[in-house]
Amino acid sequence: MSITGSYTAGGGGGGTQTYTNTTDVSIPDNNSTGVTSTIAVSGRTGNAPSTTAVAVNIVHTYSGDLVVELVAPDGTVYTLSNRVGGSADNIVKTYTVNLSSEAINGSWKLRAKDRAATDTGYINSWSITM
Ligand SMILES: [Ca+2]
Ligand SMILES: [Ca+2]
Repeated sequence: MSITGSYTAGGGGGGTQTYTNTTDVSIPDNNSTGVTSTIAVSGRTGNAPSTTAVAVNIVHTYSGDLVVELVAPDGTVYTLSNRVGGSADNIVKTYTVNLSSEAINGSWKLRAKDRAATDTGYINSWSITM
């Protein structure tokens, strides 16, 4: 007998991939709407993992100004960070999010809002692994 098959290296789920957007997006100061950075995913099947890694890199001079959210393709909002960090610079952190109820395919958005005056920054990059 013979056995044939395929193997995808680099992911525990047999096809896990990391999607990244490295385009800088300036975050308007003291603004409740915020800005988004989009990652479009296609060609996948099923739902995202229950332990999806979302890596955030935001350059900012006062991280406590920031509300950071992940918006799923269907519009569901997952809050990653809500005005924590005080006067510390930047948010460089990987969050683990349960996205098992979300289809992988579609446009994922990282949304950042700066909710206090004076200090400013920008989304430097972000990625999602699923
Ligand atoms: Ca600010
Ligand atoms: Ca960048």
